[in-house]
Amino acid sequence: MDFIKLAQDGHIGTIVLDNPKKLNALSHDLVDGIIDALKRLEEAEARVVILRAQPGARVWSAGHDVGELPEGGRDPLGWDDPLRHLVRTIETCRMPVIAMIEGGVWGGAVETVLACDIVIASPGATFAVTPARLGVPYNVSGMMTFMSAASLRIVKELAFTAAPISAERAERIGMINHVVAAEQLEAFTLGMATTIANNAPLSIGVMKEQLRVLAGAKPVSPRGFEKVQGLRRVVYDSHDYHEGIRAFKEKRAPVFTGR
Ligand code: LCV
Repeated sequence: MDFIKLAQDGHIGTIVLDNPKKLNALSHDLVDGIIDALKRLEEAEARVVILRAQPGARVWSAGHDVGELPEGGRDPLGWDDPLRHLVRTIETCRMPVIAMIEGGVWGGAVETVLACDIVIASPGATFAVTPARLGVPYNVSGMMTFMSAASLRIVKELAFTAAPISAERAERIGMINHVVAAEQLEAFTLGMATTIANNAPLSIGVMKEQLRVLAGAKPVSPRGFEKVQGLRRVVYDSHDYHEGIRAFKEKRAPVFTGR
């Protein structure tokens, strides 16, 4: 398990993102580490998991590892992309996952956090939905993750501006559960985890799956799905997508032309 630390105390598991050199970018290796840790905790009968970055992190996660994105001609967020595996694993694992946030959360890491069951952040935390910043066509289930966490108008603002929003604003609009002073964040999160761990795990596990199935029950016709998928191809085959990825790698501002 590269780039993460795993600990368990009784029925409470903790997974720490620990690749500060790459700002905990969600690389294939780091994602595999989180998925492996969740599976180990499930087998070790953990009843709740805290997912966090290293203490005092300035960046919780910089999002998808841009270096691992294709430069065009291929769906950058297809079914088998590591980020998609991570979101599905968090959503389907039996234990509630509490995202404890310090620092900035970017791009696919925002979806990862919102796929968690409960989100508790310190006042300095921020959340930025970044596909428009890179020219990326976000994928359908990912957009549904955002739509389950905030109103359509808020999702549009986050997606179209790609600008970070504060933890306070995220809490005010109901996108996250709590904002807690940095010095109390760990104790508050552990307190909630302990309460959950002392409740009935079967009841909680079934309610988590019920809520996942019911929240995901959105009627999209096959034709509607094909249309959305087809539109995404227009984006990832575009000059702008290639330009967004190249500009990031060349550390310069992208010049989008709408082609
Ligand atoms: C690889 C990185 C990254 C990174 N990947 O430090 O949602 S979608 O559709 O957009 C999806 C595809 C997705 O999640 O895309 C990624 C979205 N993420 C972002 O847009 C955030 C990109 N990162 C930044 O804006 C900055 O790094 C922040 C503001 C997070 C931190 O800025 P700071 O000045 O503190 P640097 O930018 O200097 O980054 C330190 C090193 O980490 C690399 C970056 O290239 C640099 O590498 P070098 O030391 O080799 O120069 N890095 C940062 N983010 N997502 N690598």
